[in-house]
Amino acid sequence: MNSSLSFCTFSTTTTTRRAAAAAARTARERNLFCRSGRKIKTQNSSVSSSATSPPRARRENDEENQVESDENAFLSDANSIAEFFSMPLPSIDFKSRRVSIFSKFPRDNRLILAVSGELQTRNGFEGQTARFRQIPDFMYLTGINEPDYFLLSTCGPKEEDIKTVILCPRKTEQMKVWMGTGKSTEEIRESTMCDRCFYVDEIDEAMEYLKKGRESESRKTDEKSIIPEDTPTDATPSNNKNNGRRAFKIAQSTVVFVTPELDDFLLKKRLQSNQAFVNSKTWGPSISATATSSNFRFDYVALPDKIARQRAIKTKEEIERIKRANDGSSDAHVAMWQFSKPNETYEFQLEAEFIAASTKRNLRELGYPCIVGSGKNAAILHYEDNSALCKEKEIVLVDAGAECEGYTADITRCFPTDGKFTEDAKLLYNVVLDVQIDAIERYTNGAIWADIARRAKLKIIEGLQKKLGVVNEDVDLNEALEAGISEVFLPHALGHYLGLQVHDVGPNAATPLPVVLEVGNVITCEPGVYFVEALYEKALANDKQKKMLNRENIERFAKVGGVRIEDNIWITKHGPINLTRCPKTVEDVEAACNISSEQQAK
Ligand SMILES: [Mn+2]
Repeated sequence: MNSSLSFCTFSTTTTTRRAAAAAARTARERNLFCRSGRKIKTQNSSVSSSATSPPRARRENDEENQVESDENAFLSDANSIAEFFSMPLPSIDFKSRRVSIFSKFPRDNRLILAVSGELQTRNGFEGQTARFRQIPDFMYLTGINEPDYFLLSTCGPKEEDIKTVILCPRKTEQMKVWMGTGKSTEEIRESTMCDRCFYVDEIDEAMEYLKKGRESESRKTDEKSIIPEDTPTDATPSNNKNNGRRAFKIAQSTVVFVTPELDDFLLKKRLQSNQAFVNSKTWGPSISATATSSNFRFDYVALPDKIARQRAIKTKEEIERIKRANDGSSDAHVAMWQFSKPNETYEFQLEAEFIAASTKRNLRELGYPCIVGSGKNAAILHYEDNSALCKEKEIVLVDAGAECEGYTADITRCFPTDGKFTEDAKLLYNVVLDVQIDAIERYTNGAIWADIARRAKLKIIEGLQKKLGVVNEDVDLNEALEAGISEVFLPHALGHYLGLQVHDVGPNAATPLPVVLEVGNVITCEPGVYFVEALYEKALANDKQKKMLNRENIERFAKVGGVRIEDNIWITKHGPINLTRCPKTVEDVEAACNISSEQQAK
């Protein structure tokens, strides 16, 4: 048996021949990605971007090849699904990650401050907290997935300029009883690869430690103070005899680069204490007192901006996590299809099945709430109610993805409740699938996002015209595009960056949408066609648009609801690599649905 099958939902020993064939296709498609790294399997053909690929020998050390061979190692070593999903992932070098960001800031009079998330109450009452999710930037810098931590660091172009401390909450005896003892400061120091870890009430010691200098803890260099003294004076740069660099004894205007969460944090502390920040031995008021002194100037932009730029380019270790999240989530989609019974299963029960299946694969958190929309609910873009009964002859649109160490998958599939697409559902599905396959091929280094999106819109209109008859025959595609026809049926973007957030940050502040695709990006590809009554009725009332549209066919396909197909694409030097391996063609989806529950692999 091909070892690559062993981690699929399917297992050749327990499935029908048909399902095994589908599994083999999935595995083949995956192996095609794995081995070549530059070919992508399309519905009818295999598209190569080899024109720009260097010879294989020169590619041996390429990052994506390393990822692929690591993955193949997983596949050949794993005996079971459980084993595959518990195999260790390559560890993340948090120190280098931080150094490459913090070294972009000047050395003198600069501090980095990042704040972790706080627990939120579920309903405004004490005692019940919502499930915690770390602030992504803090997760990125430290790997810590707990609330009430802080990172403080010096910065500068050289590695030795950078000293980083973590401040962790000290647990009271009572907290230890209720919540356990938690990690020691030494364990935290090791896992985060920081220089020292202090308790938050040791803020003064932590500041003192940073003051003492970056190069050596033992070196006594009073002149290297980077923290303002109690009584500010003018900045007096002086020559540091020890290393010949400029150092500030007193910082009149120390710049603190902070993640935006600090603002919230300061505000909350201010409200809680109901006064300006008092200097006490607890972290919050102490840093607040320091922070509001006139010596500090806060920069809320530069740090998150630099982190975002780096987060947009995924390393091999990050790709492994997104891939693991995709593998488990892909399996969980299929498990959910197999669980579904028409006229018996509710949408929220499919959601539960997705969560159970991904949890069995060691993915304990979802990247976002599941969208499970059957029939017409598929046309509600962010439908999270998930309360309807899934009826026969309907398709169910499921947008669901689980996380691996904070990195999420974002996968959408549509499946027929009774294992077989109706003819109309199939027609609609294939329009979207063709657009998606065409678009994925264009996810290449240097590609202009707006061009890919425009082409996808044109192809949507073409499909609506030629396959569905929703756009009238004589309508010019470009004119329809100009008239906004594609937005009537596809009212969202073609994709977005993906990573520690489902709509991840990219190099363009304030939007998760790419402008130019770069090697290392992971971007979703998620075209859809939806029949949203509010939108098509508005179009049918619009003089310009109604001439282009066929009401009868709109109403016919509105019964299907909507289709979205979403995969997660990694941009590499050698072309796009699809990290999502959930069955996708009509044939493969139907085959996967039709494995009976007794035949399912555990
Ligand atoms: Mn998405």
